[in-house]
Amino acid sequence: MREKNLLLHLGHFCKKFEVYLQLWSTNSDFPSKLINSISYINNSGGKRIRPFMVCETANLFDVNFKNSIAAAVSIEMLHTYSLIHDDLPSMDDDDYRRGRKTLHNKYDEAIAILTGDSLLTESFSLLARNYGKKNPKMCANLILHLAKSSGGAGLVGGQILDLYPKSKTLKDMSKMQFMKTGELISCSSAFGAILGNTSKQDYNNMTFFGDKIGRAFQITDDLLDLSGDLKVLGKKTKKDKEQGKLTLLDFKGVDKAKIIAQDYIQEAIESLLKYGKKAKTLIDLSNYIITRIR
Ligand code: GRG
Repeated sequence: MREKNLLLHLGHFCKKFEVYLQLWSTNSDFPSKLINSISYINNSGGKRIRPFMVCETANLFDVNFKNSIAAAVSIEMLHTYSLIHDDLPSMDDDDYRRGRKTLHNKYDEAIAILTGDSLLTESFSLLARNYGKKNPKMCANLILHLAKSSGGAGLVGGQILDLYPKSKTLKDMSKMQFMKTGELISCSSAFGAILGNTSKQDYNNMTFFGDKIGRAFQITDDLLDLSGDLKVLGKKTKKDKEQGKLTLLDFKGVDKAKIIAQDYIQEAIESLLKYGKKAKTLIDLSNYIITRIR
């Protein structure tokens, strides 16, 4: 029942969110080819977990939708760029994403690279345009946090380590996965604290919360790759085995990995308890991270 309510709430959020996503990721000055490719990926129906986390964590600190939506769109634009580039033949080489043709498959490789480039660049511009004048210090913090989470010590570095692993140890594999997946998820909840101009303690708490969610999210992703339903997932499964990629499942086995994910979610939920009723949706989202089937 709580999951049903969460999905209704998330669905309602997505409807409002997607209007802004389309509005702010395209611009009438862009060539029509670029507007078309961005619109194609925007309309492919992602889960919108990261932007939802931004708005819900911001809400904990009394920041309303109107003031958190630009930060939420910015993170989703950056996430979308990473998916487009990850799907390229030179990277993960996927033909389908979210149940539709990947961008290079629908258009061509140049369009896919450039669409990703545009989303990445404009994600930072969006933050500057929306928060720069109102609150320059907060805006700089948002930009710096997003850059750190998505650059060489975050998403991009994680992708490099995935393509060229340093070793086959659990420690290096976990580090790579956190950089590739966890950093941006953790950035989403940290954004809520930055938007709320919170105490250092609340900022650290939100980073901790996102860290645990990011780790549990990745384990669920690995489990879905192993035994998820291709049609529901909208992308190819069993890719990790096919590509000889190690995941936590190889080190711990499926049952233990599920327990580890559950423990992360428990820690994430405990970090929310001090916020009382306001954290209800985030608690439900935390549980959903490991029960999701897509
Ligand atoms: C190209 C710099 C660069 C990085 C790519 C996105 C990525 C890093 C790799 C994708 C491989 C992968 C499956 C990672 C696991 C976590 C992840 C990012 C899953 C996709 O996120 P979801 O499930 O996607 O939130 P939707 O489609 O719902 O937005």
